[in-house]
Amino acid sequence: VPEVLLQPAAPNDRYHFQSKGNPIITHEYTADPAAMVKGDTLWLYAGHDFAGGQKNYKMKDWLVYSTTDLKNWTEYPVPLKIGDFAWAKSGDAFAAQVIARNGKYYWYVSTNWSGIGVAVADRPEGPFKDALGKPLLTNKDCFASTHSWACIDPAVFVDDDGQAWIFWGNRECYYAKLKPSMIEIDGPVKKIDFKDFNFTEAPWMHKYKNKYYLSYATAFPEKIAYAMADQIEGPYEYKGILNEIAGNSNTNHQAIVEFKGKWYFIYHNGAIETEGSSFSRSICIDDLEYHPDGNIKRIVMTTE
Ligand code: FUB
Repeated sequence: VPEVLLQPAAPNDRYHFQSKGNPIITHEYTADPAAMVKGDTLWLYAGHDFAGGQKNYKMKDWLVYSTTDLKNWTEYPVPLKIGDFAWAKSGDAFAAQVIARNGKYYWYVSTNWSGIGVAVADRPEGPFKDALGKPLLTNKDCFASTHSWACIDPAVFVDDDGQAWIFWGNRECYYAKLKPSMIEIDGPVKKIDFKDFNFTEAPWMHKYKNKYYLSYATAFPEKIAYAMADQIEGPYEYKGILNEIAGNSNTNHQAIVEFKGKWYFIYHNGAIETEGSSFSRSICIDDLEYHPDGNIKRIVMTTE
């Protein structure tokens, strides 16, 4: 993957490409998808892996793409870098999610290991700026004394009553309310009570027919599983595995969204990395369907 493609020639250049199946992006490595649907456009926010041969994750910025048909894509100039968070400069641009609210766009990011930050922009493609100048959630809020990467993988969900919630974590899934400003935590940090299932990381919340669906990565190498509840705070009932280990990627990270009347499962695999290292991943999209009882059908991972 030539790095030159990662930077547009001029600051405001956009890069247009067509996906030819999965992975949908092949000119660079992308991971940890988060999708936001606004009108007829799906915005895809992604982590950015470096090329093969890495011994660990090397992720210095996040990327943004848009599409109206899941085939023709626009990539925008790099909208946000780990270096934009002065308090987290030496960290890594781990998983993140963007939410539209108050006429603005809020990007909740893992900075690995300095806590969870939030950046804000006037447009979905950015540019984004650190909204607080400090973490929204510190390692202490994540009880990170257990291990240093407990404070990762934020997922934000705005419920039908307007209440915004943030979920995150590694090994334990934490959650809290967000104030209407979207940049302040409201009340205590709580923990999802996972009784009979094994949460690794990557929570994602969505709602379908009044039920709450909490999907997440389980075990390691990771598969994606999900649990359902009648209330957002649970109790959650384990519902099973959604997809298998994704190619030669130890991690698996999903976004689940409805777009133009269909549901999609967006995730990453290691399909085009050459070194077998698991640190150069690629985003894929497959269909997600429900059984009549609301359970989700097993995802069929395709190259189409
Ligand atoms: O991309 C770095 C980390 O790997 C993410 O934060 C996790 O969810 C896993 O995908």
